Amino acid sequence: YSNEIGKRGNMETVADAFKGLAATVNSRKPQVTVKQFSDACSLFSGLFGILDTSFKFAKMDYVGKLNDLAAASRSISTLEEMIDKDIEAGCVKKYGSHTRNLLKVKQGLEMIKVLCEELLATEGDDSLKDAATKAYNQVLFPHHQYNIQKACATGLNSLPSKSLVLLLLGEAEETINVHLQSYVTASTPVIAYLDKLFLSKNLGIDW
Ligand code: 1PW
Repeated sequence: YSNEIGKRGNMETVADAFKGLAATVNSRKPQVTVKQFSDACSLFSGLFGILDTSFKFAKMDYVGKLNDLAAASRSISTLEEMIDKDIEAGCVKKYGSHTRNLLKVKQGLEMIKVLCEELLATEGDDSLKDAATKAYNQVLFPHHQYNIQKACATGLNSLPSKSLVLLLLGEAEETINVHLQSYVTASTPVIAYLDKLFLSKNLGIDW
């Protein structure tokens, strides 16, 4: 892995895409396309690279859900339309529906947000494992079945050091905090928009 000077790190790329999404959701009548959302989420490719060594099942699950949203984006314009179609078809809460996959990806985005906040609040090389465990327990653990919780605990324990992760993401120690903060700032209105969207359809967000 090279960390060339001047190359953009993965977290910076993600943060910029979420700034674009934030601008969309902050507009007066937000029309968030499935494509803009799934493209932005797919930029977590560096993160998926790291999950590949620590817990491949997590990577495969997210990649599967994002591929489903990317496929939906070819025939459906906005996220709201996508949910409406699932409601009409009577499959909105069914396993594997676009809407359910969207909710699970949103929960992943929330976990990453808390992870970034924890990393900003701590220092040191053990901080990644601690921060990821805290973020997982707070955000995803309550939504997961027992066997997944156990597998995640194992995966979290085998996460590499923060400095190796920065190298894998192509991020520099000196600037990572700027990019973590950008993602926190940009993802906040995006997550709030998605929560509001689910609640406006009376779907709830705790499933
Ligand atoms: C784009 C965001 C990437 C976030 C990476 C954070 C990694 C945290 C580890 C999550 C582990 C997921 C393992 C899969 C569990 C599935 O059972 C679960 N999926 C999710 C994304 O929570 C529920 O999906 P399912 O099986 O009910 O469709």
